[in-house]
Amino acid sequence: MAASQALHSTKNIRNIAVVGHAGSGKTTLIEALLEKSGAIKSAGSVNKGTTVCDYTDQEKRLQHSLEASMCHLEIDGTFINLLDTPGYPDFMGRALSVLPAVDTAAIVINAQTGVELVTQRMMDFSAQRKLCRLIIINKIDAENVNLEGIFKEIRKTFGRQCLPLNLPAQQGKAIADCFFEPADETPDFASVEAAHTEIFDQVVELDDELMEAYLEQDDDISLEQLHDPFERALRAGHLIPVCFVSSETGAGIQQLLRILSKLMPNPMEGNPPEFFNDQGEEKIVTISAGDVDSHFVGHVFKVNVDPYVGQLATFRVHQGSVKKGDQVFVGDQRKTVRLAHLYQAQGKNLTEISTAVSGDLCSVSKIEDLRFGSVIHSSHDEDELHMKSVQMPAPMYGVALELMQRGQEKKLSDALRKLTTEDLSVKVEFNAQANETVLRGMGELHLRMVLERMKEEFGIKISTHPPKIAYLETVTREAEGHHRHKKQTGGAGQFGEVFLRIEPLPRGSGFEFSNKVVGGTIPRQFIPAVEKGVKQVLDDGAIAGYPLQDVKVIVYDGKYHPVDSKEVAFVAAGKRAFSDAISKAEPIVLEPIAKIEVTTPSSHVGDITGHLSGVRGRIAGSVAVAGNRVRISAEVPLAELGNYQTTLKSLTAGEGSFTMELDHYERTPPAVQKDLEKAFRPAANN
Ligand SMILES: Nc1nc2c(ncn2[C@@H]2O[C@H](COP(=O)(O)OP(=O)(O)OP(=O)(O)O)[C@@H](O)[C@H]2O)c(=O)[nH]1
Ligand SMILES: [Mg+2]
Repeated sequence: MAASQALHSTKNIRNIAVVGHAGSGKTTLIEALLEKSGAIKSAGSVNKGTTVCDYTDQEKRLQHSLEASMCHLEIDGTFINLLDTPGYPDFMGRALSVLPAVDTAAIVINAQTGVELVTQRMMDFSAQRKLCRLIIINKIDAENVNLEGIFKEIRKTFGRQCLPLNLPAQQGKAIADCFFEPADETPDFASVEAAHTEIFDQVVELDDELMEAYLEQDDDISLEQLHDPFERALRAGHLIPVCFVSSETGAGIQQLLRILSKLMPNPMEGNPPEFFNDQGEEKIVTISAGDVDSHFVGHVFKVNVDPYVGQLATFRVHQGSVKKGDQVFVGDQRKTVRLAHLYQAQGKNLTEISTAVSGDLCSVSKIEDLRFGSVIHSSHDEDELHMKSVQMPAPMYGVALELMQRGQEKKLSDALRKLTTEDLSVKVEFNAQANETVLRGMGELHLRMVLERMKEEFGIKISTHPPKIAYLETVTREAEGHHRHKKQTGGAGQFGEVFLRIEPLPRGSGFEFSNKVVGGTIPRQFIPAVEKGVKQVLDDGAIAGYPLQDVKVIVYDGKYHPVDSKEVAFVAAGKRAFSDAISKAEPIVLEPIAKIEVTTPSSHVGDITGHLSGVRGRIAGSVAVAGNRVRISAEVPLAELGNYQTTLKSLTAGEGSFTMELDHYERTPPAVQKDLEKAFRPAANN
């Protein structure tokens, strides 16, 4: 450990998330980088289950990464942390959750397939988080690849700021350097000289002084002079460098190490992470990675649970430094926790370290209070500090769970709690209406993996069935509602009268309540009762029994009685007045719409599109992909996709595969809404 501890000054660290679509070769690429730098003796293989990063049993069996994993290497005095992430759309949550830990996102593109769904998403998400981006085109050795075509596609999709640092040569067997020491070699397309000029032009454009020097000296600008403007261009999104590699043959790997260590930002460069020091996300606090003497601040970006070993939380040091044995605070908790051990991970292997400085990524075990996003720190000044949250796609694909063995309820809830701590895109819901526990995730494969772990790691046997569809209700226009609640039962009576107005809100806004009563026609102390009545309707829905949302309620008038007005009376009046308004506001039922991508041998395209159109699906497009296959994308109501796994199997003789995620809500067609209303009424009557 001595060598890497000595390297540990913040400016020598690079933190890089390796992201991109499934099968683009991220895990293999990392293996090649580790080997080339000497961090491992020889490169393992995904297909044999021998890589550093795909180390869980599930990953080895599936030959795909399922979790984010960490490793590191040293090259020319630089310490590089690499975060391998899964590329399957189902596991995107795992990839997104590590973005707060890095300054650079390296987006790997498969030369055989080009820009894919997750390529797009990761380019967008990393831009949103203002990360520096590097595009790596992998598999340049593969047969029948059109590298020029892919490069053009990248520039067309992501912009002209995507410029090559090198180009493929010798039919993908090598690369020609266009940046560091321009190669005297003819690349497979374009020209080294032109690429060199283009990228220099782009970099100096942001620096007037350098631009002048550049124009005068022409090419004699040193790499040292270029580092800062290069980094500034990355930070501003003014430059997205592109490089070519083959993780299989090793072409371009040495140069990629140089690119990562010499050109990518250290933790003090790049755009500083956005922290906030209040409840919301308004006041940005600057955290200075370079200030080693300030308080320690760390942010947890990864949590793993193991039924035997316990919990392992991994954090990035964003400010100051931390030592083994330090007492630290977690968020706004008063008491401290002791960091008994600090670890550095190389895949599944943990090595104990004594100190971590700003920019380091390290793990601690058995501190149950740590969650994803927890801030750990050494001063109460930082109690409220939190980081800009990662926008996770909503986990909308669900299965209802049924225990196959009695008496395992406690075990099940424990396991669910642990698994949801690990993966932010797994959620558990209890649907009281249907008496169902529903597990939600990004797709079928995602949930299958979670259920498999439930069985293998926690010993819980579960059967599943499709859950009731999570319809929603909303209103489409403004309306007024009124109710006078009056009851005389022998002694004291009940009296309350409410006038209110409702307005539809944009989709996804939820619910707003506003009190515009003047002159005390409803005394202030009864307003919460009116809101309570309104909320009872929200939960139960108004027309088909589903939660009502995206509505604003404005209470503006009413009447009370000095003796008979009580809370119950205003709850009842609020509820009825709201129902009255809804009935006049053209209420509708919304249904969840899924985005689905089906990959199939081209001979079955007609069967697939025919079926999808028959179940109210809209075909968005189709593209030819490798192996004489076609990828069809469509939007389909979730209610129609109950058993798509089986349907697809029979339509394609087991050759098709699909991914799906819930995308948005849409109004149900009138016929469907009628059926839902009909199904609701008998229940409502008893
Ligand atoms: N020909 C060729 N094959 C490669 C190259 N890199 C990776 N592969 C193969 O591509 C397949 C997928 O590689 P992985 O490293 O698992 O891809 P990944 O991006 O980590 O995939 P996920 O973990 O599912 O996101 C494996 O069979 C690799 O052997 C390459 O440079 N050339
Ligand atoms: Mg992988």
